[in-house]
Formats: sequence, C-alpha cells, structure tokens
Amino acid sequence: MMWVEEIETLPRAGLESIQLKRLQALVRRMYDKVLPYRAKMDAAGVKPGDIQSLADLRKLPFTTKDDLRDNYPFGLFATPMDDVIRVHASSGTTGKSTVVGYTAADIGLWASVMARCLTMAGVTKGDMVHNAYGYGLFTGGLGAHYGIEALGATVIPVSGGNSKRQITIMRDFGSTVLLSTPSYALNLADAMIDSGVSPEELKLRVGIHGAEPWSENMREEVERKLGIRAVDIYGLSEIIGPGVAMECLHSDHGMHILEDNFLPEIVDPDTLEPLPYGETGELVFTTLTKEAFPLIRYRTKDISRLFLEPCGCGRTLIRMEKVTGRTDDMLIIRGVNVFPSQVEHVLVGIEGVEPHYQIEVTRDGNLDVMAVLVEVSDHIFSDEIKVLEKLSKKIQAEIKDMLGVTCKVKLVEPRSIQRSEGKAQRVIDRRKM
Ligand code: DLL
Repeated sequence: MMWVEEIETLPRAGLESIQLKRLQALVRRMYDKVLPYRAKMDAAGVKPGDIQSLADLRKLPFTTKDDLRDNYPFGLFATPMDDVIRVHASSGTTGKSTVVGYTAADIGLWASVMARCLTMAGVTKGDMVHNAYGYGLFTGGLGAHYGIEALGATVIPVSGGNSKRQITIMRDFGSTVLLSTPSYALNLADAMIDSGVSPEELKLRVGIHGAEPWSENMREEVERKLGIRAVDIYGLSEIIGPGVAMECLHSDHGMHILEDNFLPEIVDPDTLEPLPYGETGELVFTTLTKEAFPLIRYRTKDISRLFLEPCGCGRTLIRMEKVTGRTDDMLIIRGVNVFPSQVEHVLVGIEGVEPHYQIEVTRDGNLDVMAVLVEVSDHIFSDEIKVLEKLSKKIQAEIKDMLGVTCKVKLVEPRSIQRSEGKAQRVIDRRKM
C-alpha cells in the first residue's frame, strides 16, 4: 500500500519535471528572502534565472552547518517569525545549537512525509503505534507523532525512558508498531526479559528505527529479540527531521528518499564535485517544498550512495544506502549528536585543565558510555584528591549542561595523552555496532 501512489510511482521524467519547477521557485524565493544565501549566490555569480535544468543545481552554492551557526538562531528563516509556529533544535559544532523552524504548512508537510514513511513499513489506521522517540527539541518524537496521527493510527506518545513501564504499556495497550532508536529497541528487549514478558505476549509486528547508525547485525538482534521486522528510517533536523528517507518492506538495499520534497545529491567530500549514482560520497539535500527553513544543497556530512534501480514495491523514488559513516567527527551518543569541539569548548573554559583530551566511547550492554580523559596541569595533579574530585564533577556537570549527556571524567597526568604528529585523535570509539 502507498500513501500517495500517484507521486511515489511517477515515471522519472514526470518526477524530475516537478522537481525542476519546485527548485526554480525555491531558488527565486531564497534569493529574494534569505539575504545570507543571496550573498552567496551573488559571490558565485549565479542568478535565479540560471537554473534551467536539474543539472544546473550544481551551479548553486552549498549550505553548511557553519552557515547555520553564523546566522544563529533564526537568520536563515525565509518567512517572518509570525508565520513560524514551531522550532526544534539539535547540536551544533560549538556551543550554539542548530535551530530549525516550521510554518503551519511545513508541519502539515512533515506529517504527510512521515505518514508516507510509516505506510512503507506497512503501518495502517488500525495500528497502535508506540512512539519511544524523545519528545522535545529533538525532532524524533513530535515529528513521528504528527505523522502517526495524519495516518489515522493510534499514537502512544510514550517518549524515551522508564523501560519497564514501556513494556507494561506495550503489553496492556497492544502496541503493534515500535518507533525508537535501534539501541533503545535493544534496551526494551532487555527490559522485557527483566519483566518476565515474552515476545509472544506482545502484538508487536514492526519496528521503525533510526536517528543513529546501526548495522545489519544490530538489525538481526532487534528482530530476533523482539520478534519483529525492523526497518530503517533516516532524517535530520535541518532537512525536516525524521521522514526524509525510509526503507520499505520490499527493499533489498536502502531507503526510498521522498524526492518530490528532498532533492538528493552525492558529492565528493573533498572536491565537492557531484558523483554519479552508485558511487559513495557525502549526501547533500535541497528542500524543495519547505517554507520557513528551506535549504539549498545542504551538506549533511553523512556518507551514503544512491541507487536508481526499481524496487519490488513499485515505487520509483530513488534509494539511499544505509548511512555508513560521517565525513566529520560527529558522534551519536544515546541518540544525542555530540561534536568533540563541544567538549573542547567546555574544557577550555575551566581553570587548571589542559587542552589535551580524548573521548572514549564504549557500550555497556546496549547503552553508550562516554568517558572524557582530560589532562590537568602539574599543580592540580599533585593536589589533594578532594580538589581533583571537585574538578572532575565540575567538568561532568558542564558537559551535561552543554550536551545533555552524562559522561565519566577521568583526570590524567600532564603529558599522558598521546600527542599526534598530524590531526589529534580526539575520539576512540570502541562500540561494536
Ligand atoms: O536524528 C532525526 C530522526 C529522528 C531520524 C528519528 C530518524 C528517526 P538529528 O538529531 O538532526 O535528526 O540527527 C541527524 O543523525 O545527519 C545522521 O548522522 C544521523 N541519522 C539519522 N537517521 C539515521 C539512520 C534526527 N537511519 C543525524 N542511520 C544525521 C544512520 C542516522 N544515521
């Protein structure tokens, strides 16, 4: 079943003509309304009238997270604030978060792309959908919520946390669909065992998991432990949130991109030249239909590939491979995006701490554990234990404040963190995914 079959099965030529019309209107609107982007177009010597075909997309300047930071919080919005009815935010590279805005029409668009994604996983009106994505500034919870309602299914807005209670709710309410990060799904599987509930007592049929990378091994584990079919969903706040791409139940590889709204490209992350279908590179998106916060050629830093081959489900929408990594050093810890530069930002503001640190990520069961190793200055290191304890608590609290993630802090001797000859190795990721 499809949500909007006439769009999802359009022959490529028809789809591309819709994309071109939308792109032309978007570029004109950005040029008129978003001054920082207009300045970029002027600097690149390109005018809205130069976009005559989809291939002309490559004439347009890219947008990056730095552009978002430079125009923090609302400087890239294309509509007056009066028309913005919601904002969300996620981590930026330093102290400033990435802020995104939605008009009423954008919220409607988001609900419809999410409804289309849910339909790809076989979700219908009759389903009881357990939404364990976090509600709040994170786009996961509310983004999925509106999509579930638009579909007409029943949403249980349970959000994250309190896993045992979640199992009780699943059993008593008869949840048929689970929405959560893949790592939280594994957590729920453990909570099920702890509560003495077996998968047969639940009505769960399918899990829709995303917001962090996960491997095929992890998929098998989720499927086996929860007795469900587990599918992948991709999205990012800047583009809309969850609902940019989704794996259907027929796909042998990759997720369908909702291309009538989100125009994808793959570029070489070094030369920024567009790459042909099938080649691996950085995923770039242009939002064709968003009002409040449209973006042209946004560099996601996610590594993927695009495939045009037809899919068994009949959709003609292009597919993207499971995200296999990032071109930057962003980590996702318990669903929260973390940049080493944010940790650094905290450390440089603290007296007695040297700018030498390392972030170590491990897994305890299904939970990510972040430890920050920090060198302290000589006089602090030889000080009393109490002083050291106080300092490590302070670092922990400030990191928690900035990132919302609790980490372990290990204060280490001066010059004990290995110095590198080139790029410092700030992150040691020991998670096996
Ligand atoms: O994570 C939106 C989302 C919510 C997607 C719920 C899916 C489900 P951000 O917090 O802005 O938005 O983080 C976006 O997370 O650039 C990827 O690096 C990563 N990511 C998202 N989905 C996947 C996935 C939400 N399925 C960043 N596989 C993106 C791998 C993913 N990485």
